[in-house]
Amino acid sequence: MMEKAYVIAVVGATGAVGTQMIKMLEERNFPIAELRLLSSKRSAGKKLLYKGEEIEVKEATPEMFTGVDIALFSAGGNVSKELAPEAVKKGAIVIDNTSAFRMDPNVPLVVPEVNEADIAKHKGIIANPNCSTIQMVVALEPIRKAYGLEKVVVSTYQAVSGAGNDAIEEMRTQAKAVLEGESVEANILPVKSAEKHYQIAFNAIPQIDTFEENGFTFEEMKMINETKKIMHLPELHVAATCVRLPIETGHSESVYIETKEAINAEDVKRLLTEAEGVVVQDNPSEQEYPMPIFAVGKNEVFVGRIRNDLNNENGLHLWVVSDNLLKGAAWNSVQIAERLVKLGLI
Ligand code: NAP
Ligand code: 12T
Repeated sequence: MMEKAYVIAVVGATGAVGTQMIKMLEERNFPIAELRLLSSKRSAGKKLLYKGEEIEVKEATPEMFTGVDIALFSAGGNVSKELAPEAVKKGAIVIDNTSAFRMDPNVPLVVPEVNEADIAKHKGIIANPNCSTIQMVVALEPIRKAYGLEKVVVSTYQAVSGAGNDAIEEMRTQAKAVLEGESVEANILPVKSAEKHYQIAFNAIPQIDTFEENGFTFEEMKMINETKKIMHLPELHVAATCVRLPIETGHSESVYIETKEAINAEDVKRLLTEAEGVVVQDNPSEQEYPMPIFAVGKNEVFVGRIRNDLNNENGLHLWVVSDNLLKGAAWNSVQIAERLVKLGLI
C-alpha cells in the first residue's frame, strides 16, 4: 500500500525558523504531497529549495490554506492569531511556534518526549513551546519520573538566532564594526519594539522579550508557565533569568532543581543516558561537557555538569544545551507532525 502523503503549509518560510522547518521536512522525508511556502508580501515571489526543487513563496492569506492538512506557523504571534483560526476553519491542523495560543486551556502544549498523549486532545491547534522551555523539560522529565520535582531555578545563556534573522545580521555587523574600530549601531535587540536598543556584540543583555509588571520578562514568564503546563505540575516552583549572549545558535541553561526524594548525580547520569532525546556529555576529567558549537545542527538535548548540591540532599545542578532552531523550534514541530501520523490522528 502507498503511504498517505499530506499537503503541508509553512507560514514564515523565509525566516530563521521557517528555513529550518523546510530542511527538517526534507531530512525526515516527511510524506508530502504538496508543500506551500508562505510569508509576508515582502518575500512573495522569492524561490526556496525543497529536495532540489524550487518552490515559489506566496503571501500568507486565508485562501492559501484550502486543502492543507498540516500548517506549521512561525511568523510571529500576530500572524498566528489572525491566520491560524482561518487555517483550522479550512480543515488544517495547525502546529504553532509562537506564544499566541500556548497558555490557552483548549490548546495542547507539546514536547513529545514529555507529554505526547496531550496531542490527541487538540481542537485544531497544537502549540510548540518556547525554545528555552523545550530543552529544559526534555532534561527534567526523566528526573521528575524517578524523584518527583519540587523546584526549578534556571538561568539561560541564549543565542541571537532565537530573535530571528535580523538579530543574527545585527550581531555580525556589530562584531565587525567593533573589530574594525568603527561606531556600533543597535536597532533590534533586546526587542525590536522596545524604546532602547543595546549592542549585543561582546556583551550580555539580561532582557529577552518585554518586561512584565512583576519584574520578570515575558521570556522568563513563558519558561515558568509553560514548564508547569507541559509537565502537568501546576504547583511546581519555577524561577527563571533569561540572558542574551553573542552566540549565533545554541541556547545553554544552568539549572538547579530540588526533588521530592533525595537525589544522586551518578544515578541521574545513568537515567539521562537512557532518556529519549537526551545525550549526556559529562566527564570532568576529560573536560567533557555540552557547548553550543557542538549542539548546532543536532536534534538532541545535551546535558552535562551533573552534580549534587553541597547543602541539600534533594538538590542537583545541571547544564543543558540544545540547538534553539531545531529542538527549540523546527524539530519539535516536525516531531509533533510525525506523531500525528504515527498516532493515526491525521
Ligand atoms: P524571522 O527570521 O524574523 O522571520 C520571520 C518570518 O515571518 C519571515 O518568514 C517573514 O516573512 C514572516 N512574516 C513576518 N510578517 C508576516 C506577515 N504579516 N504575514 C506573513 N508572514 C510574515 O523570525 P524567526 O526567528 O523565524 O521567528 C518567527 C516567529 O517564530 C517568532 O516571531 C516567534 O513567534 C516564533 N519563534 C518561536 C520560537 C520558539 O521558541 N519555539 C523560536 C523562535 C521563533 P518575510 O520574509 O516576508 O518578512
Ligand atoms: N522573543 O516564540 O527573542 O516564545 O529569543 C522565542 C524566542 C519569543 C517565542 C527570542 C522570543 C519566542 C524569542
